[in-house]
Amino acid sequence: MPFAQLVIGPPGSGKSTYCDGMEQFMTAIERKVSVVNLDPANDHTSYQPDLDVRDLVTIDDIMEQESLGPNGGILYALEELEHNFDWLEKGLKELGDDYILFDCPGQVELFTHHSSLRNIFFRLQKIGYRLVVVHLTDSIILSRPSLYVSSLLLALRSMLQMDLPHLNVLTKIDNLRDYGDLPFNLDFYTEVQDLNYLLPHLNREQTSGIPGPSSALKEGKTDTDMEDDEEPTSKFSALNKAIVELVEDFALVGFETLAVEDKRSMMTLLRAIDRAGGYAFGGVEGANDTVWQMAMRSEGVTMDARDVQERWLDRRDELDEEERRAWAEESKEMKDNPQDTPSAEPTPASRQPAEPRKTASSGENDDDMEDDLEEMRKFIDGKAEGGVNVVKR
Ligand SMILES: Nc1nc2c(ncn2[C@@H]2O[C@H](COP(=O)(O)OP(=O)(O)OP(=O)(O)O)[C@@H](O)[C@H]2O)c(=O)[nH]1
Ligand SMILES: [Mg+2]
Repeated sequence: MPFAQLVIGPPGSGKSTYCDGMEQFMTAIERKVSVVNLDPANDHTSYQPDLDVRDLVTIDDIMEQESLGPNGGILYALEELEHNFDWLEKGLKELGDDYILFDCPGQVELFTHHSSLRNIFFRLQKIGYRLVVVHLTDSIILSRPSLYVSSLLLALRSMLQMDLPHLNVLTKIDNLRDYGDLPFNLDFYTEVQDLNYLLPHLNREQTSGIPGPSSALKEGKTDTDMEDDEEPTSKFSALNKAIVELVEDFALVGFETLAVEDKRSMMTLLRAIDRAGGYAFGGVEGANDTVWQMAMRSEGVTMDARDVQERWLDRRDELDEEERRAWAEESKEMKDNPQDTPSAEPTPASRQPAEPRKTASSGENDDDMEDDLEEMRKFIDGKAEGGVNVVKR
């Protein structure tokens, strides 16, 4: 019963970077993993795919042979893949029970109404894969209410279309600080509740003529000041209201967050994916679980939206500095006491007490998590030359 993630999302949302980072992360926690590229236009992947749709079909050939543009070419290529599913099945057989990350193309039609990708996913399910759709969205959408609302609709539509366990993820959350003063805290956007509060901001954006929250500052007022002032109206007010009510009525959309280079963020996300796909209740490794697989299943590793906001917005400089210092001290300690360097295979006996890090919700769970992270960090550092880096391109 192999497990797999279907990584979808609009162009540039970070799918390929995520597959690269997640492959490295899973390798570090000793989970056997392979990446399958399903994007026929993925010319420059930073990872080495274990199976590549471009061996079956390339976008250039299709565009030339069928006289299609790039978008039509991708849809055609996916239909081609659907009709040659045997090719995919044969390639996957060679990957055995590996956990598979499918890097999908970014054309939104593919996960809103075109049926090929969905049919491919269903056939994967039929041949025994336990699937989770991981829908990535660039967190830049938080910078404008209209972008946020359209992303909610897109997320909802693809959840309904794919009809599989599904997680929506706001990527590049380390950029949070660049979006200016957002009218709400991060948890407002991730939890997707009380969207009515968003309506004045949406109406204001539409009436100002200048898109974006900065338009509210035109008359020297902050967004929050204006909330108490006259209610802005737009000719789209009724439509806006109907849309947010629709999203709320379905009550399906919520977001996880991700900064791909941050291991704590990766670990938190992987735990959520494991719960959604059933991996948390028993993976293919069975009784031979390592301490890493156990750590991934333990309840200790969480990072809610308030922690994320603190890490990447409220106390970013301070926590960056703290992290740098901890790492520098750790490497110095390892240099001074080489006999303490952990072996590549971590064991519970090699656990060292970790320095507790200050977070909004420090407590027992945080300590456990710090222990796990500490262990993971040492394990990663103890790996062959250069270690394993979860990197963005
Ligand atoms: N700051 C930051 N940048 C990121 C992160 N993840 C991805 N990126 C950047 O986002 C850009 C797009 O990433 P890709 O992985 O190519 O996105 P994609 O979804 O595969 O794009 P397409 O295949 O064209 O649809 C790259 O420049 C990445 O370096 C992240 O967590 N933080
Ligand atoms: Mg890509």
